[in-house]
Amino acid sequence: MVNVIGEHATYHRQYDAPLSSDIAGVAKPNSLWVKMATNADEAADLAAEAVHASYGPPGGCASLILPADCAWSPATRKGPTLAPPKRPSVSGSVVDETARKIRDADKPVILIGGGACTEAGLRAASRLAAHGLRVTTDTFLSRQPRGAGRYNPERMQYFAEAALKDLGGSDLMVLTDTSLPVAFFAYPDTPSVLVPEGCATFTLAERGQNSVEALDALADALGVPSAATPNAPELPGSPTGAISPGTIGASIARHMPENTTVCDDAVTSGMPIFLQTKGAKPHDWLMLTGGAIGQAIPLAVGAAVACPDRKILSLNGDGAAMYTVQGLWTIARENLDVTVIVFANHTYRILGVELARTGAGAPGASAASLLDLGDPRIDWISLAKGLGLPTVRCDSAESFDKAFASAMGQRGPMFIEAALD
Ligand SMILES: Cc1ncc(C[n+]2csc(CCOP(=O)(O)OP(=O)(O)O)c2C)c(N)n1
Ligand SMILES: [Mg+2]
Repeated sequence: MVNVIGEHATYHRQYDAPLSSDIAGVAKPNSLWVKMATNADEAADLAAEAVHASYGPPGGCASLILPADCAWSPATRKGPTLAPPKRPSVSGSVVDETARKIRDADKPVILIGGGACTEAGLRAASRLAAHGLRVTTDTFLSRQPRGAGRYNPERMQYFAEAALKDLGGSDLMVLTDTSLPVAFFAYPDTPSVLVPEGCATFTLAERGQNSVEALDALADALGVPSAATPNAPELPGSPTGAISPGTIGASIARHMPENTTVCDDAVTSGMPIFLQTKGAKPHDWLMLTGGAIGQAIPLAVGAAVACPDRKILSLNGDGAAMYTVQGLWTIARENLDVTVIVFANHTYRILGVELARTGAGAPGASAASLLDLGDPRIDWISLAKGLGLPTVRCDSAESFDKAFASAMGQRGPMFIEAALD
């Protein structure tokens, strides 16, 4: 991703006119690369450099600051065309050492992230799984190809003690295109690092190295001939009764078309849907890697613009959706093929869970009210309608299944309120 950020003309900046600001200062924490052009020719060169820099790793954006006179003045030449950077290979000796450590370990686990979770990476990792090795992904991935015909790795648990219990007894963790796993938050008397006691760590591939090649080389070194059996197609039956993330997951698995891109910021509603869709038609799952909620509406806009031939599904906690609700208008205005689901539980549910986990005891009235989104109760249908989307409110498993099937059968924006309470 490349941001081109407009700026006052170079000679106007000295006067501190309105809208003057430290753009580089604001852009830097969120950018891999930030530069400002000082004339039109330089803008051409920097544009090429920005695209090159945007490849990372890790994935991220490059921000090119473009003063108005650099845009309106003629350039005397075009910028260069730069080939995308190549990921450096992992050395054969590191692969061999990893293989040796795995052979010597009783209970090794391979933790994969980033580029190791592309389709090719997962295929290579599945060879290791076929060899009986445990393969786990990071809790949050920028993108994961999933569904029938794909290999389904385990996923690192979110809560620290659950992750440590799950990994308990492992004596070797091989990091592949990821870093040391750590808990999202610290809690009293809970470790920050999610490596169980007595478990050694070893890095097969640093972030940004060619981890796909490294995983294949490791499988070769271990003498693994073939890949693990991929997921069989497996669609849940028609859900009935009270609406819940579980019934919604069943409907999504049943009806989402092949190549759907799922943008997941569903917070506490997300996991049941993730689990239900394991055997659904092949699809891509985009998660919240940075932790800042409000991602799934703008992410869906980007995905829909990038891939107009795909159905885009935007899954939002109701609190999360309020951070970027204006993006609904963009979806309507651009007539994007996005179905937005808001999980209206009228609370910041996860924060209640996190508060309880600190051991602070039951929240008092003031603390509880900070987690409540019910007063006033947000009228999602009016809100989405007002921003130009067709809407439907579903308060049962059956009504959701019907509305969702209908949304998947047509093109264009759709808003569904999942009325969870
Ligand atoms: C930008 C940003 N602001 C605040 C937070 C803190 N935060 C984490 S989860 C959460 C509430 C999520 O509530 P909701 O989207 O309703 O999902 P639920 O927990 O109800 O499933 C908040 C405010 C954050 N992670 N990112
Ligand atoms: Mg909520």
